Parts: sequence; C-alpha cells; structure tokens
Amino acid sequence: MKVVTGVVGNDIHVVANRLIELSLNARGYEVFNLGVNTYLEEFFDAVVETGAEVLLISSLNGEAEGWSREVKLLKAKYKHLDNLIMMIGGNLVVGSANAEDIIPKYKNYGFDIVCHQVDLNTGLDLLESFIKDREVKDRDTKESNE
Ligand code: B12
Repeated sequence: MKVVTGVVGNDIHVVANRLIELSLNARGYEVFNLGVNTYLEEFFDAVVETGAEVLLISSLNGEAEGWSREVKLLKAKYKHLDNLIMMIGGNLVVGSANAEDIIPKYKNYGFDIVCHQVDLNTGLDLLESFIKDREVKDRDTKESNE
C-alpha cells in the first residue's frame, strides 16, 4: 500500500518524519516522503501522482490547525480522493489542549485518524485497524450488492 507523508506548513522538525518513513517501510508500506516544510497542495499533488491510498501528515510545531481548515476545500478541488485515508498526528495545536477537544475538530476538517501526542507505533497500529475495518466494510457492501 502506498503512503504519502510529510510535515505540514513551515514546520522544520524533521526527526519524527524520518522515523515515520522508517517505521512505515518496516511495516511494508511503499513510502513517498515529502519531508518538512510541505504545503497541503503538495501533499495532494503527490497523492494524485503516486496513486497513494494513505496520506499521513505530521505537525510538530502545531501549525497544522491553520492548514487543516483548507483540507475539505482542496479535497473537493482534486476530486477522486473520496477513498483516500487521511491521517494526522504529532502536536496538533500551538500550546496545550485536550485530545477530546482536538480530535472532533480535526475529524470535521476531513481527517479519518487523528493522533494528538500519540506515539508513532500506537498510531500506526490504529492505521492498520482502520484499513482492515474498511476492507471488511467494502467486502460487505460488495456482497450485498451482488
Ligand atoms: C528539536 C526541536 C527543535 C529543533 C528542530 C530541529 C529539526 N530540524 O528537527 C529546532 C531548535 C530547530 C526547533 C525549532 C522550533 N521549535 Co522545536 N522542538 C524540538 C524538540 C526539543 C524535540 C523534537 C524532536 O525531534 N523530538 C523527537 C521526535 C522523535 O519526537 P516527536 O517530534 O515528539 O515525534 C513523536 C510523536 O510526536 C509522534 N508523531 C509525530 N508525527 C506523527 C504523526 C502521526 C500520524 C503519528 C501517529 C505520530 C506522530 O511520533 C514521534 C515518535 O513517537 C521539541 C520538544 C520535545 N521535547 O518534543 C520542540 C518543540 C516541538 N518545538 C516547539 C517550538 C514552539 C519550536 C519553535 C516555534 C520555537 C521558536 N520559537 O522558534 C521553532 C519552530 C521552527 C519551525 N519553523 O518549525 C514546540 C512546539 C509546541 C507546540 N506545538 O505548541 C515544542 C514541543 C517545544 C515546546 N514544548 O514548546 N525545535
């Protein structure tokens, strides 16, 4: 499965980004790492170019919140991205806030999986469960249509 990843906005924290690439590779994903300082349009361009099924965005300095408000608009502009799995993690606000407040906000922005200050392995386990659940749902829908 193909994954596009990177750090959104003017964020230069690179260490987690490298770890994410290594961990995704170790779990068998094909990774397209756009690195730090990546704008939303660049993520979506890369998803279209590579045919990736997953977009995994990091934010460490918290500026993701500003950028994420554009997600729905951009997704609509790029079209054919309805099945794209959108995941975001790291530090998802500037300063501090509770995950219970942050998660619904980001889901409303259009993300499927939101990991505020969640360690990488736990986050990647969540991604795997999400993919498995979706496969089961898709199979059930296909069978009920036959
Ligand atoms: C090193 C560092 C820097 C270095 C970065 C060097 C580099 N090129 O990487 C320098 C000194 C340049 C820097 C600058 C700044 N930094 Co800084 N920095 C740090 C520091 C000390 C460590 C970050 C790090 O590498 N950790 C190691 C990695 C492995 O851990 P991690 O980043 O936490 O990532 C883990 C998880 O977040 C998670 N994860 C990350 N992404 C994702 C995605 C998904 C989907 C999932 C599931 C998990 C996940 O997985 C990783 C492994 O478990 C942190 C504080 C800290 N102790 O964490 C502050 C910190 C990130 N920085 C911070 C800030 C504010 C800044 C500056 C704005 C400071 C300033 N006023 O100039 C600038 C921003 C510059 C910019 N344009 O982005 C804040 C952000 C706070 C916030 N969000 O509100 C922090 C948290 C410090 C603090 N407590 O205030 N920084």
